[in-house]
Amino acid sequence: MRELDASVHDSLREMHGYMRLAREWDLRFEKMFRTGALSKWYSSVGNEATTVAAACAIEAGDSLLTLHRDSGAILRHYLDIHEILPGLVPQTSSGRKSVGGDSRQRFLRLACQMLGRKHGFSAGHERSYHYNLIEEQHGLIHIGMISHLGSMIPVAAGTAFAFQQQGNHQVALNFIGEGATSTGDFHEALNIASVWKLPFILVIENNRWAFSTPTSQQYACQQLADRGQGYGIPGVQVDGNDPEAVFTVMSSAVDRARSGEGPTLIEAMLGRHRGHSEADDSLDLVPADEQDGYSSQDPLDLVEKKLVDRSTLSVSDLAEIRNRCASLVMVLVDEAMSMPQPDPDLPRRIHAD
Ligand SMILES: Cc1ncc(C[n+]2csc(CCOP(=O)(O)OP(=O)(O)O)c2C)c(N)n1
Repeated sequence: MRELDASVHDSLREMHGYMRLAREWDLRFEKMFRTGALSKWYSSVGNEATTVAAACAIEAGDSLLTLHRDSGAILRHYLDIHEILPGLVPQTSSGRKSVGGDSRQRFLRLACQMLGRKHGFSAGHERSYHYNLIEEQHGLIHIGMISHLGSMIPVAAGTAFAFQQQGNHQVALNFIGEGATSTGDFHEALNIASVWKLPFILVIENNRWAFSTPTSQQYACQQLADRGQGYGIPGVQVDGNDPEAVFTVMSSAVDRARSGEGPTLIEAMLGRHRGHSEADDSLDLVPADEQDGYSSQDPLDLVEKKLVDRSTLSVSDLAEIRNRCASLVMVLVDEAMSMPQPDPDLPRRIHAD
């Protein structure tokens, strides 16, 4: 068997740490939903390998544009895991600049955001991933979800255009569901991004269902990655349950974008582990054998098996990592729950001044 060098073990451990944190984050809110403490939840369960690994390939100064299944990318980009969970994973030296600022404070504010508290990023206007967080002093440019399918793509390409105009080699990373690829915005944004060679990476999270519509009723091409050819850009399909594969593909796309060669379209193949939201019955439409197939490919299970098979971690190490992540999430969510509700006099719009 080929010996893996230490950096391969360490980078998988780092990705696993963020994946586990993201999973515990979701499971906590799912439990709150089931006990009536939350009225709605959109789960990222099953998307962690793609979102965490993709976010590992960008750095401070780049723009991140996310949807409702991208908590893995948000946590990876916002937080320094060594600061919030010291010793959980080894320090790696990828050379990429991390976003600055106080990680714990930002994590607490994210919990407040999800709970509609005053200290959330949108001051309690709503409780979801529909917010922006721009902290230029820390290199954080995060544009949150736009509900209208596809509408985020031109916005993301627009941030890439701004970077190109500024000549600063920053890149834009945008996640989108496969449901959004049937919109005109998808075509328009990718077309102009390609013509102008924008530093733009579009990751399609293909979980094979758009709410209740299977891919067979969404598009007739064999794979969405093939559409890259129509725009004259690389289109790559990748196993979205394998963080190492996603990271490799993403790293090439980032290198290409930073060196002025233009965008890349990445199609990450994922399982449908939950319904569209926890508050609807769309999962019932997914045949039982199809659901079983997705469960057997749960990215957290796969990465943990790989870590054990490679003798990087033991089963008890994994249990300890899980406990530490779950405890931190529990503490932060409890703290956020005890924080003030929004001000009733909150203006309908938040003004920059
Ligand atoms: C332009 C537009 N049409 C319809 C909807 C209603 N809608 C909300 S989510 C959704 C499906 C989303 O599917 P996908 O993009 O694949 O993401 P997933 O939820 O599967 O992760 C639809 C049709 C919408 N938000 N925007």
